[in-house]
Amino acid sequence: MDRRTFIQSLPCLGATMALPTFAFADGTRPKVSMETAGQTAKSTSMPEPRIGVIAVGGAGGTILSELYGRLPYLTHSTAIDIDEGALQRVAADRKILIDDSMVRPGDARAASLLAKDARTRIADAVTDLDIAFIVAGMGGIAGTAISPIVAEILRKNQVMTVAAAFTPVNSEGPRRHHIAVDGMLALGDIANATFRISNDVLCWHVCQRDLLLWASPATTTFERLYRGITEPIASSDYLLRHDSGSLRECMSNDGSSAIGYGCASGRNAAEDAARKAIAHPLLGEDRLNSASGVWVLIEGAPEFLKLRQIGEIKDLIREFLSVSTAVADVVFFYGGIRNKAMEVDFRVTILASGIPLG
Ligand SMILES: Nc1nc2c(ncn2[C@@H]2O[C@H](COP(=O)(O)OP(=O)(O)OP(=O)(O)O)[C@@H](O)[C@H]2O)c(=O)[nH]1
Ligand SMILES: [Mg+2]
Repeated sequence: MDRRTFIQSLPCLGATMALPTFAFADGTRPKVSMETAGQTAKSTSMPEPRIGVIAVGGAGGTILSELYGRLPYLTHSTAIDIDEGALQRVAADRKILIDDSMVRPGDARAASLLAKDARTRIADAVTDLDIAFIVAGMGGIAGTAISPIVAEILRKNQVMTVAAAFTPVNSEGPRRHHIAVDGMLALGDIANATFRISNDVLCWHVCQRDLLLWASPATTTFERLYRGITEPIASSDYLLRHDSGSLRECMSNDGSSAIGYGCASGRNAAEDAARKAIAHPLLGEDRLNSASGVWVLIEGAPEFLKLRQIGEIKDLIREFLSVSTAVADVVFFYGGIRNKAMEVDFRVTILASGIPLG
């Protein structure tokens, strides 16, 4: 499905091409056991991680194209599809066309077998990475069938893999939804973390907010996920820097993962941004307090972001983790970065992993 067709199919959007972002919130409470702050001094000795984005199918290709040239620390991007026309339109460093001559509409298994034949080409394109992001829409053939195979190849090569799986809107029907669920389960078994990102939630709750923001919520969400993970690992400006070992420790392939993000300016901006991230419709208190790993990126304008604000935001988020009695040891990483180009005073991104599948 191309972006125009997809957007036109959304009940809440009509034919609008521009989809904005963001959230809102409130809440509080406690229980955490393992909390790890990174190094307080900037580390210059860490090797630069090799980071890749692999977009599979139509939705993945659209999101990658929108972000092409805008993702910091990216070593290279790869687009994979069975649709030659769609692949030609994608902006990516590398492209892999999987032969679809045997694929019938709706036959995800055939695509999966074909992709197995193309394993060598996929492996050649992606196994030089340390951290890989797979981005795909679930419910069609390409994204659903090929993403788990890509994840399997990455896993075999010990590449830390984070998947962003976009789920169909209700109006696309139950069949597509069931295919999507199977695809996410397959992906979830293999990738280090699989973020389930509901197109329904993006449509109904996110794009109805802040109409001044002229960006697709799916693209914005993937960008937040990408930056949320890469800034703490790759930026030399990050206060309390982490490494990919910390990420592996935090991201669990048990259950699913969820992202929340929020921004704010003015009085109480740090707290407001954190509360918006916690209550983001893709995250929410329930998911946050059942997560076994939580990873937080705090971005602030240089004049506002101090270690004190980082500490306050960390304490606020920690109160929510303590609510759960089910999770004995929450692995919690947090840190901040000063960003001169911020259009707001604070932005908080929360990645919660190991959420039991409900
Ligand atoms: N957020 C967002 N979701 C999309 C977009 N396009 C498609 N999707 C979602 O992703 C699901 C899969 O669609 P595609 O990615 O087009 O499918 P595909 O993986 O290319 O599969 P086939 O075309 O059947 O081979 C759809 O059911 C939609 O819910 C998009 O531009 N943005
Ligand atoms: Mg397609």
